[in-house]
Formats: sequence, structure tokens, C-alpha cells
Amino acid sequence: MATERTFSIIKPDATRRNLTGAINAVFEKNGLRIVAQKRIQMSQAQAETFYGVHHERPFFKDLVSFMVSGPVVVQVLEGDNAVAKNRELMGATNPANAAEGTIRKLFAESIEANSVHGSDSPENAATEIAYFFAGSEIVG
Ligand code: RTP
Ligand code: MG
Repeated sequence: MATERTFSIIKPDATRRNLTGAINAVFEKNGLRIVAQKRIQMSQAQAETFYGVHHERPFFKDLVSFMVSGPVVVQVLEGDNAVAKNRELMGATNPANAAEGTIRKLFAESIEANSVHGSDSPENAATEIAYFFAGSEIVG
């Protein structure tokens, strides 16, 4: 299996409820190593660019407002098949459909306030990591 990196965000609903450590524990228990991490307040422009792919979707405006509504923790996770592994640990976008034991089943409040983001491909992971981190901030 290939060691890979993925980009993760602990979203405002989770930082607000002090769940950063509980979510990180799920990553670490399941073989993902946190090789970079910082708590930031995302700007409107950063959120709009980050979610640019969803620009035409009806939920875009609400999603951007939500992502700037409080601090987020941006992270780089490393491990075997990290992109797919993290998506599996996160669970379905809508917590109502998320499998037992997944982060969204455990913690998410709604389809929007769903506690975590994870890259959906290795290519997008590389782009998203570079958007938030300098190479020198990632220590594997
Ligand atoms: P993410 O990008 O945050 O990891 O989540 P995802 O791939 O599971 O979901 P995606 O389809 O990429 O949607 C991005 C985020 O937009 C919010 N959303 N709201 N109100 C709605 O119907 C709706 N649908 C999606 C969620 O915060 C979702 O994670
Ligand atoms: Mg997505």
C-alpha cells in the first residue's frame, strides 16, 4: 500500500463544541498521522475559492457562511491510502446516511454542519494542501 497524504478540515461546528481532540483521536487510532495542523479563521475569499467547485450549487452561499462562522483546524493526514481511508472514517456527507462509528455519525449536526472535510482524490489533496500549507510546515 502506498503512503499518501490527504487534506482535512475540522469544521466550525466541531471546533465550537471542543471536538478537535476527539476527532484527532479517530484519525490516530486508525493509522492516520497528523503531519501538519493549524487553527485558523478562514476568510470569505478563502472559503469561496476552496469550495469553488460548488459555486453553482444551491447550498454554496450557506456553505461559505458556515465555513467562516468560527475557527477551523486545517490538517495534513498521512498514512496508507490516506485519501480513501479518511473518507471512510468521515462517513457519508449527510450524517443521517453515515455508517456507525464514523466521525459524521458520531459528531455531525446536519448535512452542512458535518464536522469534517476530507479531500476526494490524491490530485485534489495535493492542491488543497498547497492552498493552506507551505512545504516547511509539513513534518512527516
Ligand atoms: P467535504 O467536501 O466537505 O469533505 O464533504 P463531501 O465531499 O462529503 O461533500 P460535498 O458534496 O463535497 O459538499 C461539500 C460540503 O457542502 C456542504 N453541503 N451542504 N445543504 C446541502 O445540501 C449540502 N450539501 C453539501 C457539506 O458541508 C459538505 O461537506
Ligand atoms: Mg467534497
